[in-house]
Amino acid sequence: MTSITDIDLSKQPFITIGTMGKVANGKSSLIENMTNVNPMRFRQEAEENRTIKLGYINAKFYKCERCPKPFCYQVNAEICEFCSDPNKLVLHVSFVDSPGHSDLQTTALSGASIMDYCLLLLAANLDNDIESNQHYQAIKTIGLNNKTIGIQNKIDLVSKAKAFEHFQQIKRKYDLRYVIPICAQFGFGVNYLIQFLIETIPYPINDEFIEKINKPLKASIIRSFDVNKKGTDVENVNGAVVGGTIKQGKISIGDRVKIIPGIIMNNGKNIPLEAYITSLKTDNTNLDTAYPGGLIGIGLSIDPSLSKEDRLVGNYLVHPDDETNRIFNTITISYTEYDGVLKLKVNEVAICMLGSIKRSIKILNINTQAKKIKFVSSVNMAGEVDDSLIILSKTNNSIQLYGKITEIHN
Ligand SMILES: Nc1nc2c(ncn2[C@@H]2O[C@H](COP(=O)(O)OP(=O)(O)O)[C@@H](O)[C@H]2O)c(=O)[nH]1
Ligand SMILES: [Mg+2]
Ligand SMILES: [Zn+2]
Repeated sequence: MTSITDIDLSKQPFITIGTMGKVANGKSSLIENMTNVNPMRFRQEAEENRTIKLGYINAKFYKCERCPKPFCYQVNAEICEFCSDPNKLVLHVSFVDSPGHSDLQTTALSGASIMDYCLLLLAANLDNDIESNQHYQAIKTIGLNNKTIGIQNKIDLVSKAKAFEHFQQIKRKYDLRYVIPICAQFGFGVNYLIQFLIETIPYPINDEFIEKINKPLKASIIRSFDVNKKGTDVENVNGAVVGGTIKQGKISIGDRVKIIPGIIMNNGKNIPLEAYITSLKTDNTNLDTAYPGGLIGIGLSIDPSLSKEDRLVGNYLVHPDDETNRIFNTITISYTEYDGVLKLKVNEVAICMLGSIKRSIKILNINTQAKKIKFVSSVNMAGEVDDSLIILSKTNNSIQLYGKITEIHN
C-alpha cells in the first residue's frame, strides 16, 4: 500500500489541465505564456505523421512566502523572481494543449476523459463562436463543465465596454462558475489566472488520490514509438516505448504488465501482450514509480516493431492477472446525446472511440426510453463496465453521443 508520505510532489505532475476552444483563440499562447514552453514543439512531427497529438507540458507552480499576491505565485521558478528567496512548490500540473480544429475534437475529447480541469478559451473580439459552442457542448456532455474555467482572451483587441459586454455574454451563454479575462499574447491577467488555479485546485496528494493509486493498475496508451535509429546493433536496440496516462494504480520499473487488447489480427481477434517495465519518464525526469497525472513515457521489454508508428495506441496496460477488464465485441452502453437529439439508427455503421482509438461498429439495438444502445465492433476491444466512450457518425465524423459501458455481452 502506498501512503501520502511516499509521494513526492516534485517528481511528476498529479493534475491534468486541458484546453478547449476554437482554433486561434489563444490556447497555445496561454500555455506558452504560463510555462515558457511552446506547446507546438510537436507540430512538425504531427504534420509528418498525419496524426494529431495532444501536446503535454508539465509545469511546477511555486509560491514565495514573502512577496504579495499575485506576484508570489510563479511558474517553473525555484527562486523568487522578485526577492530571490527560495520558492515553495505548491502544485505540479500537466497542461494538455488540444489542437482545436473541429474535425479534431475527438482527439481533444480523448484527452478530455483524462482532464481534471479544463480551460475553455474564448476570444473577446469574436461574438458568434460556433466552434467554441461545440466544445462547450462536448464539455457539458462529458460532465466537465463544473471543472471548466472560462478564459476570456484577447481583451487587448477590444474596448473596455466591449470586453465587459462579451464577458456578460459568456456568463449568459455558458454554465461556468468562473470566467477570467486575460491577454495571453502580452501576459496581462495571466498571473491572476495562476493565482486562481493555485488557490482553487485542492492539494492533489490527498486521501482520494491515495485511494486511486491503491486500485489495480489501468493506464491508457495514447502514443507509441520505436525510438531506435535505423541500423542500430541488436545488442543496443531499445524495446517498445509508449506514452500513457495512468487512470488508476501505479507502475514501477520491473513490474510485469499485460497490454490489452494487444495485437489485432485480420479476423478481428486479438492477442494480448505481456511485458516488463524497463523505464519510466515524465518530461526529462526518470522515475522509479509513476502515478496518475500527466503523460508518462513507459519503456517495455517487447519488440519495438510492435510499438512503431502509434501501433499500440488505444491499448490499456493492466496487471497480468487482471480480470476486471475484459475483451469483447458486443456491449451495451448508457448514453447522453451530444446535442439533444439522437440521429443514430439501428443497423447503422458508426465509429466508436474507446481508449483513444476509433473502431467501426454496428448499432444492434436502441432503447431511447432507458437511453441505452447495444452495438457490435468489427474487432475485439478491451475495457470494463463504466468505461467512457464516444460514438461518431461514419459519414461526417461528427460526435453523436457520449456513453458509458453498462454491460459486456461476450
Ligand atoms: N492580440 C492578441 N492576440 C493573441 C492573444 N492570444 C493569442 N493571440 C494570437 O492569436 C493567434 C492564435 O493563437 P494560438 O495560441 O496559436 O491559438 P490556438 O489555436 O488556440 O492555440 C496567434 O497569432 C497569437 O499570437 C491575445 O491575448 N491578444
Ligand atoms: Mg494551438
Ligand atoms: Zn519573493
